[in-house]
Amino acid sequence: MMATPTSIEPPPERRPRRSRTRTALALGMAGLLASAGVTALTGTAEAASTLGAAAAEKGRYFGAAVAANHLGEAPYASTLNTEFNSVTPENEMKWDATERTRGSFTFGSADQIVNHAQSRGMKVRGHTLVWHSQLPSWVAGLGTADLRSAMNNHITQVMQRYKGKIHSWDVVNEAFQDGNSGARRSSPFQDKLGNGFIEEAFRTARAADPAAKLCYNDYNTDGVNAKSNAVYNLVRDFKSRGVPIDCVGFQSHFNSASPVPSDYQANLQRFAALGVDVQITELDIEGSGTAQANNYGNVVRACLAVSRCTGITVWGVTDKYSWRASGTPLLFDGNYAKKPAYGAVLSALGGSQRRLYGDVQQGRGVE
Ligand code: G2I
Repeated sequence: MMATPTSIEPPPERRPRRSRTRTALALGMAGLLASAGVTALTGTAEAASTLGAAAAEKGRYFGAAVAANHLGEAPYASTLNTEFNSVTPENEMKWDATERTRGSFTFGSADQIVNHAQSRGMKVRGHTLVWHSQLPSWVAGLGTADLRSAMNNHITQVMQRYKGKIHSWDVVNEAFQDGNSGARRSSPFQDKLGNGFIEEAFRTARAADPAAKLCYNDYNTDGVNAKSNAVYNLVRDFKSRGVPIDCVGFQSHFNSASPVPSDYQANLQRFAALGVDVQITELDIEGSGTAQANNYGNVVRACLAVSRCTGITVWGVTDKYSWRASGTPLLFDGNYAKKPAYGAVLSALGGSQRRLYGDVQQGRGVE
């Protein structure tokens, strides 16, 4: 009777020999590396195993929008602290959080996030100073002269509070209309101060914290279209006249109705060619599995292909607290498990979830 393949065992005497051979090979390899000047398989030779570390190796930051009221949730904080090296307060620096009443500033929640980040060596993006939304009703009630001074005072007070602690500020957010008009969006600032309000906001911001990078930030500007053309023309005009602007933020909220555009990289590149940095500021992509992972990978590769694309921020840590949670648009699921999209991002950044030989030697195990 023939033995089935599964019943075939190597003769007992061969098993230890194979094991000795493997050990000898490993030792031989170590000797070879040592003689070539490679003293260890750990350290810099090891692929980064977190988003922040992998991005840092590419000269970029990798951040997340953070809500102060979740920082006390242990897995939220540990995921944030382990994986990300930049944070953006999701709501805590907005006008309705920082100056709900005219002239009375409240920074408790924003301070909480900034302190959390600073004590862990993370960067902070400031979001946002002048925006039509989350704007207390008193602002819309002001006359032109009062509104001008309230806008400039708001920028100055908030920026001075965090002077030296914010690497980039979204000075003006979402000032253009959707659709094909390329026109400005109606807002108290636009309607009362006119087209010049953006320039005025940026000049005030430069004076308040000269070291911070000053960004214009918007959505639906991720590909070449009428809205992004309007922003492009604004930035080109500012650069030609010496109006201070350092960066453009591309929010990059994607779903099936608003997919990652095929000219995403080309669009980032044309802005960079104007002499500003570009940043992916609010990335989230609805979906799941491989399709979502591929989209995330493509976005990361586009940023890495543009030398002035200085960093990526995803708009939240976990699907559980996403502003559109039902679309599961983030890198960690509701239980903080890494999704396929996480793996795609890490590998696009050149990192690896698999720990290498050096980790095994140091007893850290292989995931
Ligand atoms: O809408 C997505 C983003 C688009 N670009 C600018 C971002 O600032 C914006 O963020 C979202 C936040 O993720 C939401 O969390 O902005 C929303 C408001 O426009 C935020 O939602 C608000 C709710 O509308 C409020 O009811 C709630 O009190 O969040 C507040 C704080 O939880």
